[in-house]
Amino acid sequence: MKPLLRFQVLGVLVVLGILHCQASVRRHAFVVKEAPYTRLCSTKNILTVNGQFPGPTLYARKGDTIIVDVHNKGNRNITIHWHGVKQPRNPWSDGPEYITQCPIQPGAKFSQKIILSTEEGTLWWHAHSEWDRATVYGALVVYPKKGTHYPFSKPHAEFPLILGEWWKEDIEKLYTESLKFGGDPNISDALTINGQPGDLYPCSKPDTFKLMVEHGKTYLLRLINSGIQDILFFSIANHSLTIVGSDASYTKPFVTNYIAISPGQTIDFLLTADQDPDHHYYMGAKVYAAAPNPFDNTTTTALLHYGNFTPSNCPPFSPYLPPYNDTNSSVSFTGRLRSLADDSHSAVDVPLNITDSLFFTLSINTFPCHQNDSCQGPNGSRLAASVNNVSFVTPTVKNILQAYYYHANGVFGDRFPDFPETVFDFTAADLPLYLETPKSGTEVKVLEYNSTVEIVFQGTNLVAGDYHPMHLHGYSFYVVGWGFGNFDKDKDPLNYNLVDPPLQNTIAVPINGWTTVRFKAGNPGVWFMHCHLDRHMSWGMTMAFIVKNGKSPDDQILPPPPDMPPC
Ligand SMILES: *[C@@H]1O[C@H](CO)[C@@H](O)[C@H](O)[C@H]1NC(C)=O
Ligand SMILES: *[C@@H]1O[C@H](CO)[C@@H](O)[C@H](O)[C@H]1NC(C)=O
Ligand SMILES: *[C@@H]1O[C@H](CO)[C@@H](O)[C@H](O)[C@H]1NC(C)=O
Ligand SMILES: *[C@@H]1O[C@H](CO)[C@@H](O)[C@H](O)[C@H]1NC(C)=O
Ligand SMILES: *[C@@H]1O[C@H](CO)[C@@H](O)[C@H](O)[C@H]1NC(C)=O
Ligand SMILES: *[C@@H]1O[C@H](CO)[C@@H](O)[C@H](O)[C@H]1NC(C)=O
Ligand SMILES: *[C@@H]1O[C@H](CO)[C@@H](O)[C@H](O)[C@H]1NC(C)=O
Ligand SMILES: *[C@@H]1O[C@H](CO)[C@@H](O)[C@H](O)[C@H]1NC(C)=O
Ligand SMILES: *[C@@H]1O[C@H](CO)[C@@H](O)[C@H](O)[C@H]1NC(C)=O
Ligand SMILES: *[C@@H]1O[C@H](CO)[C@@H](O)[C@H](O)[C@H]1NC(C)=O
Ligand SMILES: *[C@@H]1O[C@H](CO)[C@@H](O)[C@H](O)[C@H]1NC(C)=O
Ligand SMILES: [Cu+2]
Repeated sequence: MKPLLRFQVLGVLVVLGILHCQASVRRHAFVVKEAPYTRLCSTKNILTVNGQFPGPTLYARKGDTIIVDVHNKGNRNITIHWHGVKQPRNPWSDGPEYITQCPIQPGAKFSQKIILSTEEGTLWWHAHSEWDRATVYGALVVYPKKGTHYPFSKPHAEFPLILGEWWKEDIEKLYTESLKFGGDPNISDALTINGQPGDLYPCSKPDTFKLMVEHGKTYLLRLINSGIQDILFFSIANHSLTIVGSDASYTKPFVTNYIAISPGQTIDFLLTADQDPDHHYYMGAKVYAAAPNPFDNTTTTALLHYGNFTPSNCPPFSPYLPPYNDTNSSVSFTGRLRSLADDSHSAVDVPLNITDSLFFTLSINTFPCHQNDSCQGPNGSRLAASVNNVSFVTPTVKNILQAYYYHANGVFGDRFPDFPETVFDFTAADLPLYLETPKSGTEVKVLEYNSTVEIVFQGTNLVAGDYHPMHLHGYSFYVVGWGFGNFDKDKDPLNYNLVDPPLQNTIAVPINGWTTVRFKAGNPGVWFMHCHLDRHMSWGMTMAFIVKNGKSPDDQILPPPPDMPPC
């Protein structure tokens, strides 16, 4: 064995930089830059990575480390987040601007270390500065370790399918104008599949994404919702979909004819090409809209073609997509997700003895207008949002992680409330106006190392109820229960699923409803938690956890890399 091993070490480790039979380190360059893209009959410059839209797909195996050298050759500040990567002990590379780092300024570089651990399946990466993730995003595919396998038959081939939104206008303008005038941002002009709107939009037909399949074969599709505004319904005409994973965690397989996917979430599904190969089929996506706001009511499509199909005059079959206001179809799809919970893939380890029981209300709010009551929110107000009535104010001079690590005062407070100070009928149809104006603050919740945390997210009907895809950095959580109306602390916990709850990093809390999640705080650091609708995030529906170090040196935050971007 010895000589063979030495040969492999010389041949593989030294030459390719890969440790045989162990997790490997892969290195990539991300050059952030403007590039011209044509959609909906007009061309504009968008911010991209390496000039690509969507950006490059990263491939790795479970447990690998990836180093990405991010070089900002754009004209604006940027940060990149590795969505769903837990980054054990390494919050430094997590990415949210002014939470764990200062932005990478034009001309600057930052080498980010992406430490994979238990994740296996589909994740993604995106900008975490202003609303730049509208165009700066891509897939991150995590294969099983060498010598281990999917918990299903090896698919014939696999493809990422990234759903997104497209604005004719500039994203920076959308961001600055929405926040300046305090109203709802303009709705998107198109939805996209792998960056393309598809045949139902002007000037889009030639570039529609085409999935070529062979009859009788099974494919693994890795669906990602990169959108900044919308939960989306997705389906493929005449084909059933077998769900096998979500957020890089395997699920018990189930068959469905549509998917509901929230911003930030990923869904892995198997598609068997078992339909008539002499037809062609659309896959499509459209918005699920809960609140009574305008929404993008268009439908994006891509094509499914069998082998030697020759396009005929017959139009492709259209997929079934639930009506835009079908809340039941949205929540009941999400409610079907269950951890696979088989021993070889994902042993379920739901915390049972909770040390930190938290109850977080999620509200849309209003602030008085700065500009002589000429704001575009309700009654001339400026729209805001909050968690437990605290509308989060993002620091601008220092970031929270550096302030915590170097004991700098004055950047954040540690008094984020465990419970709402005012208990009211959260989901009542009419709520008194005096509840509508939140506090402002930069408050974190401090957790002891290895504490066991439960959060009940309670949506409220302040201003207008909506769903909220809540995303936690640094962790995945078990989604143990959900429902409509006000959470009932006596009755609802009796129905918690503590056997095979899904392990997610993003969960859409239903409109005027609640969702309970649990996790063990075994990853020290500063970890952002926020609604993954970017407007709600920018209005303040965010907070951060500080998870303290454990006693052992192996349970402590790693030292910062030398090239942390300065403020
Ligand atoms: C949003 O839409 C309005 C009305 O169509 C338009 O006047 C405005 O310029 C748009 N906002 C941005 C940021 O382009
Ligand atoms: C596909 O579905 C459509 C609508 O549900 C149906 O009319 C059509 O016959 C189906 N086509 C095939 C090839 O099964
Ligand atoms: C979408 O909304 C626009 C404007 O409200 C309306 O004119 C159009 O008919 C709607 N389209 C669809 C497909 O519902
Ligand atoms: C959805 O909207 C349609 C009208 O557009 C209405 O008839 C229907 O009752 C609504 N469904 C729900 C569940 O609200
Ligand atoms: C809700 O949706 C699920 C799944 O699509 C369906 O089985 C169920 O019948 C629906 N319930 C109602 C009340 O429409
Ligand atoms: C639950 O956790 C508390 C605090 O860590 C501990 O004192 C107690 O023994 C634990 N109970 C069980 C049943 O594990
Ligand atoms: C508000 O109104 C006052 C008096 O009309 C004016 O001087 C001021 O410039 C206005 N401020 C803004 C932000 O429009
Ligand atoms: C939020 O705090 C503000 C300021 O203290 C208060 O006026 C308002 O009623 C509170 N709202 C809720 C929902 O607690
Ligand atoms: C923290 O929890 C992990 C398991 O989740 C356990 O292996 C470890 O010993 C715990 N460490 C401490 C210091 O409690
Ligand atoms: C706007 O003002 C009216 C009249 O005071 C009030 O009934 C309504 O609730 C207000 N809307 C919001 C969202 O504050
Ligand atoms: C870019 O980041 C630097 C460092 O944090 C900050 O000083 C500057 O104001 C930012 N620029 C913009 C336009 O936000
Ligand atoms: Cu939200």
